Amino acid sequence: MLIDEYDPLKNKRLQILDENGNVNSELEPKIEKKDLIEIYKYMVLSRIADEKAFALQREGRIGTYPPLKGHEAVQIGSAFAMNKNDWLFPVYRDMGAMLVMGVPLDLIFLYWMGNENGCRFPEGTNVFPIAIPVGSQISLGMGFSWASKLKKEKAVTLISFGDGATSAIDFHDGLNFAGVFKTPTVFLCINNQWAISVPRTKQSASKTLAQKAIGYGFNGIQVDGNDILAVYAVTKEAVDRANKGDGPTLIEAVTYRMGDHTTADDASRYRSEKEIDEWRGKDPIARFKSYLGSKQIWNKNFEKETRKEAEDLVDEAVKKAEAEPPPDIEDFFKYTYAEMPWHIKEELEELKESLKE
Ligand SMILES: Cc1ncc(C[n+]2csc(CCOP(=O)(O)OP(=O)(O)O)c2C)c(N)n1
Ligand SMILES: [Mg+2]
Repeated sequence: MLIDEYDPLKNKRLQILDENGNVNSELEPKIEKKDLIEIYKYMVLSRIADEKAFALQREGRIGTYPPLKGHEAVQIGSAFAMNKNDWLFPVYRDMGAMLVMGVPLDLIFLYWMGNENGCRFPEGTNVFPIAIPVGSQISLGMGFSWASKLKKEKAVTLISFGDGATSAIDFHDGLNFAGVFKTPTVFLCINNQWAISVPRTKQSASKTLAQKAIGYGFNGIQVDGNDILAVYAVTKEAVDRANKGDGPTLIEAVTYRMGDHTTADDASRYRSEKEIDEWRGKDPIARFKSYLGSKQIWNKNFEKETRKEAEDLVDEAVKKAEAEPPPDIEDFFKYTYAEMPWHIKEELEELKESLKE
């Protein structure tokens, strides 16, 4: 078992596929060829959709957007390891994981265009709306997971969050409850080295973030977050353990945010080009591509077709999102209370009046 073997206190980090595309055949997970192809397609789709969102923001067609470049392995690998009944509580940068879980791309674009209707996922999509307040998804997701245990549903909840969220109170109460009630939860900490301009070293004095699980009475494991085989293998094991009643796991996926924090940020003000260059050499897609090459799956033609397919999907999704009518202004006021109280009604009327002017 990987999770028992890789002790975060000993600073051991799980890697199966290294930077040069070499695979540790003893640990290599068995993934069918058709799934390997699908995984690659989602990685490429995520990157192209991400680049598109960035370009749309620069053209004023989308609001502030948090780029995911560099996170493709951790997002796609973890989501791919989940079962049909499982649930994802995503963080704002998780477009790739959400796509794998069945969220339509046009809704993700719609959300970043500022239309809350982008959170209305089709019935049967087991994904909670993304969390913007840092860490808030952790206690919510843990509660959801606890409820599913009480209801005896065979469902695991995967909660995704950043290194910065480990300083939020929600992280601590979420993990504490999960440990006490042995909830079927996978806590996925995407350690991308930065929380806006705060480096990982200033976030916590712990050697690893994975070791924080030990204080709450369960296992933590650190994995190479740019290695999709490691992320997949360890998430699958954590999901299986949770399903068997063995409780939660904290996975720390070590990766890097290649772009700015959001389109409103300029990362060159607080980190060096040298650091980014080092991580460029660890690119999660390039690594998986060479793995597929060694299996005679990847070739230039496959790449061309995959990219074309992704570009078409992205163009279609943008068209669909841009064709959506703007939301009703009442929607801003409607959802906090079952019945709108007088002071909210007053605010709504005031806004309506001001829009007439
Ligand atoms: C409660 C709260 N405090 C502050 C912010 C502002 N904020 C947005 S993202 C962020 C940093 C989060 O970093 P991390 O958890 O590492 O995730 P990353 O953005 O690196 O993926 C902060 C402080 C917020 N959204 N919510
Ligand atoms: Mg971070």
